Amino acid sequence: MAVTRTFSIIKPDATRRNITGAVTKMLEEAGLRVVASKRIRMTREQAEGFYAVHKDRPFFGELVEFMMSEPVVVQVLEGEDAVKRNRDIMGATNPAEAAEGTIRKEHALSIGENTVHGSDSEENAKIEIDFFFSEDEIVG
Ligand code: DAT
Ligand code: MG
Repeated sequence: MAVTRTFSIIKPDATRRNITGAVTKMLEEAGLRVVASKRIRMTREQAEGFYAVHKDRPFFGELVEFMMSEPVVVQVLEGEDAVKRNRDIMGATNPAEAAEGTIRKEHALSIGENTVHGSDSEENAKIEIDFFFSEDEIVG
């Protein structure tokens, strides 16, 4: 399996509780390397654009407001089979269904305030990395 990249967000519930280090430690211990990272406050345009795939879902408004509510940390992660590796360590969207040892099991507050985002495919990883980073910000 090749070394690939994925895109991660440490969400507002985590920056609010000052646990970005604890979350990043779990990513690193899962074999992922942070090759780009920045703390930003998402604009409405960014939040709506990033989650456009969910725009017709009933929770869209709540999701956008949440992502703008506190700073987030956007990251590019690199590792063997990075997309799947990251999804595995994240755990299920709903923390009540997340496996033991996953970030969402350990830290998520609810299905909405669920601590991390991770790309769900190689194709989306590329799109999402390009949404927040230029190539010169990624240092592998
Ligand atoms: P994931 O973040 O695991 O890829 P997703 O892509 O289905 O999950 O949804 C994106 C985010 O939207 C999710 O992390 C939290 C929010 N969300 C999803 N389903 C929700 C629901 N039923 N109620 C509230 N928020 C929800
Ligand atoms: Mg998703």
